[in-house]
Amino acid sequence: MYLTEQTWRWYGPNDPVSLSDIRQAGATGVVTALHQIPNGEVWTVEEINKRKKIIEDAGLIWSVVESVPVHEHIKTQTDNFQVYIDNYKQSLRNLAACDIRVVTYNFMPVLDWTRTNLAYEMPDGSRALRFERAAMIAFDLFILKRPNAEKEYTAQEIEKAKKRFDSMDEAERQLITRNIIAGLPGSEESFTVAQFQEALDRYQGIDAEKLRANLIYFLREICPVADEASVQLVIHADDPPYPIFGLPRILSTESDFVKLAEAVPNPSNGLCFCTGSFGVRADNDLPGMIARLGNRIHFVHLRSTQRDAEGNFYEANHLEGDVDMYNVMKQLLLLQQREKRSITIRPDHGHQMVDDLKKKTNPGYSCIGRLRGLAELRGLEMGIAKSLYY
Ligand code: CS2
Ligand code: MN
Repeated sequence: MYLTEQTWRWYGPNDPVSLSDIRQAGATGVVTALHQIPNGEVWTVEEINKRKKIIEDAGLIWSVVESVPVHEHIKTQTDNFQVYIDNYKQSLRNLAACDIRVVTYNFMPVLDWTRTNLAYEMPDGSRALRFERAAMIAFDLFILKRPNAEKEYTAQEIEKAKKRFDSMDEAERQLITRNIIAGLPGSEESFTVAQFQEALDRYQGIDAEKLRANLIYFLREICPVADEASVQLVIHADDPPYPIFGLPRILSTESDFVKLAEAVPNPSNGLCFCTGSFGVRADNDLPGMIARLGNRIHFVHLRSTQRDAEGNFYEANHLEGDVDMYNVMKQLLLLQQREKRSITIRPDHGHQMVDDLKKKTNPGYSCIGRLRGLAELRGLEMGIAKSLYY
């Protein structure tokens, strides 16, 4: 029987969660990146091996890279972007030389994943990450003051955001600003308000179709290298899965990924199936997507979100919220048997809870909440597997 390979994201030697903690959580693999290397530069064999040795010395393996970041110039096709593409190819070859064969990336303009509240209190006292639409619009209209932003919102939304803004004191305004633009773990970029506006300006004239064309161009360049080196590239979904701050989004739905796979059929062109990101849209049928996109899925992030009618969502416990985790897991098990391979998963984010509430933790990436998440997911998988195959 083929079961998932269970892994855990680790931010490297500075992560407050240690490799020993990760082993105790029951994971066998680690998902990490060389965050110290600036975006766009080559990851050398020497640096990769250094990190790999630390992981292996702790009795774990480096299963997946998350992420080799794609330089903004590649997304906008400006300046010396071709140099960054060449560097990306070299990083892929170097990773393959070290026998690391799954590489995650995303193609979200300017910001990686975005939340407005990093400590949303749940009824049980744990803390979750939350995206509040009115807070996001308040930032956009009254702090950033992005030109023409009001055209993207309804009159009611603007009114609600204005009330929300007026109710905030200076400290809350600063906190929301920081949460949105100062960079969440793994996002690799951090901005001041002025720098953020400049970064947005670089997307003038780049709509979704142009951005998609740039992604396809990038994949047509790097996939042949990845195929040759037996590296599996996996793109992470947009989070949240719709346009924000006037920026285009091109990996929010099943058909977005299908377009990509049709344009670049190379086997290395794969998907990191993030249930938390795709799951924010009610029109994404997650179990069906796993069944249909099957052979393209090489890495899975398991997490749930709870949305409401206004477009807010918070990160729910792994087995609660809008994601139908039972059927997601069942489809994953069926896919693994069909294709006779194990698929790598990780618990993606978790609540800050228990002793971690007293600690300084990476938002979404504290130990105990993910430990709970992984434990629940492992149990769910074993339960379904045994009922299906024994
Ligand atoms: C986020 C991101 O949902 C997530 O996994 O924590 O850091 C994500 O991993 C990157 O955007 C992938 O490139
Ligand atoms: Mn994810």
